[in-house]
Amino acid sequence: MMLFPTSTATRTVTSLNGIWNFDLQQPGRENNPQTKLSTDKVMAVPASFNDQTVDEDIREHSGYVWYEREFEIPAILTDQRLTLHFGSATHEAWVYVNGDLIGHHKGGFTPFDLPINDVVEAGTNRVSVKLSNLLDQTTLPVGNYSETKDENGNIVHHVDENFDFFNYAGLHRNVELVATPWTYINDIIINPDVNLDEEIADVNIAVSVSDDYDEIKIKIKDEDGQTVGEASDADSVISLSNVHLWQPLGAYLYDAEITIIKDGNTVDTYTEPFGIRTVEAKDGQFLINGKPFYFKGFGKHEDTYVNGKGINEAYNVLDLNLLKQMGANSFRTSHYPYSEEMMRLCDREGIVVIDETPAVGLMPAFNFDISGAMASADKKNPFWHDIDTQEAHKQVIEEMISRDKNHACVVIWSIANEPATFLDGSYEYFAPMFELARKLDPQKRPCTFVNIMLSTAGKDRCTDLVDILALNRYYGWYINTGDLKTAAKDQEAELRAWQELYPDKPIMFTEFGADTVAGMHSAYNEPFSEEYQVNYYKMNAEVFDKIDNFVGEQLWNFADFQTKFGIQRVQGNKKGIFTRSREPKAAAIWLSQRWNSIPNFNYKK
Ligand code: GCB
Repeated sequence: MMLFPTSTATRTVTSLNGIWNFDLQQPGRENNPQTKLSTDKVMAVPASFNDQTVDEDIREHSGYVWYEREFEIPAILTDQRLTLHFGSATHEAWVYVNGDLIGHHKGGFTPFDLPINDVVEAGTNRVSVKLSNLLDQTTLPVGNYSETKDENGNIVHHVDENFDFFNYAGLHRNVELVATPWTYINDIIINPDVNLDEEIADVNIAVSVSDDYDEIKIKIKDEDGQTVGEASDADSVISLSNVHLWQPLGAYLYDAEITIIKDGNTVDTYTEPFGIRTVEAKDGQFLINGKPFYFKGFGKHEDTYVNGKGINEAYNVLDLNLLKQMGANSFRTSHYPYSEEMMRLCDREGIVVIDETPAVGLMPAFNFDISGAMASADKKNPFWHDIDTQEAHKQVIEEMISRDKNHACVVIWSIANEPATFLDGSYEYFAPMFELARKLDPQKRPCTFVNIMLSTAGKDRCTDLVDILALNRYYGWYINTGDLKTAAKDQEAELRAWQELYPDKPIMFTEFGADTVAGMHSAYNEPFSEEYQVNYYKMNAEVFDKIDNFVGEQLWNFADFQTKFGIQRVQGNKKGIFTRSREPKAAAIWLSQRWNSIPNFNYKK
């Protein structure tokens, strides 16, 4: 319950991004935020801390770190309500201002706001953040946590990622000082109810305000700034005619302008952009605005050189330009909610998004060898009875939906990536999670989880919970390696089995891919060569085109990305169709030809 921070006629947002002081917390030494952090190290914010130095101890650090800076508060703002906004702090943060603890947040991919009026003065103030990057069996993502002792008997923390990306950490997104009036708009919920035939919509708008007020004005403006609807109740339905729909790659955004009036004066005003569109999964199709949509696109990561998982808006813009040039229309926020800035950009650009929680690693000991894992998948395993992530899982569902509920770009909630849904206990774990997501989403978007290759048709215990089947499959890579003929046969058989078992559920691939070293070539179709990656995608495309209910292909991955160390990874995961610096591999050229010839709508039927 928190609006995206923007300055308005009544609000002032001041960036605290820039160079902060930084230090690792050494084993056995707790820093005292009452005194200034004594360090000569600095870090840029927002960004991961890992790749900003040439110090291996910093890059590989597991445990606690400290960030600190001074900031100025103009005297004219001190009569207002002041908060510090963190776009994210990965993974757990304790925030101190002038030495006083003002709040704590756990979960590395969602924002939080902390009130600070009681502890600040006009002029210079100091903010200190103690950050933990520890992960274990209670957190999302899930980590394998262990401890050893150093030569002085102090505890040393270790985290082994139970997932395939590097555990980047830091103040990853914008940090801002937000000044609002004391009577302020808390939240805005927008839920358009569209009649597609008549091109009219009833836009339900619910505004919550922190305090009493005399009057509220809601205006809906179109892209030309013309007022097309008005209301004067915090809970209103505003009817619009000649509705401009938000379409994939044809975005149209209205503005909901909210003004709160008290004693004849405007006390707060805020504008929330929104799009009008419908989404529905039914009869083996995925409908956007009533028409069968075909997903073309990627699983991505927030992952760039130096910034790590820190927000990188130039890369966001470039990535969406590359995506559009490819003829793609969509991506998944694998494997955590991306920055709010990216969601707003996708709203504007008409990019269709599957929004995913950080629930990744919900399976017994992750390693890179899926074929090995397949061999042991049937063994009795108490995993779901032992795991302790329920609380964190509910929290991330709440925080993700609360933040992203109004975004037109979001068409599906992904509750988890590759959980062990082939094991006993998974249905009992997931049923309440799906129930919660469906209850919280005002727009009642379709929900899914992303299914792992071990959990084939008939074996999976949670498919009844999903509106659309989202499968990650690696025929021709982790199994049938180098044998695309057998891969095609096995893949087709599996897809037909799913279609037969669940004829009403549309099916899509949310991952398929092959590691490829840019510049490596082979006349013999060798795995890791650019030729193999092209042929792998050709094989997949032929199978997809045979399956009626197959409604989308999101490959793995948009770009090469950094991972933890492992003997199957050489400087990270190389399944990108672009390199980490976004140069195309041969597959990008082939796929762009395929995707540019596939329409967004009515491809299958
Ligand atoms: C998966 C995971 C993804 C990995 C990918 C791979 O199934 O969802 O996080 O990076 O496979 O390349 O192995």
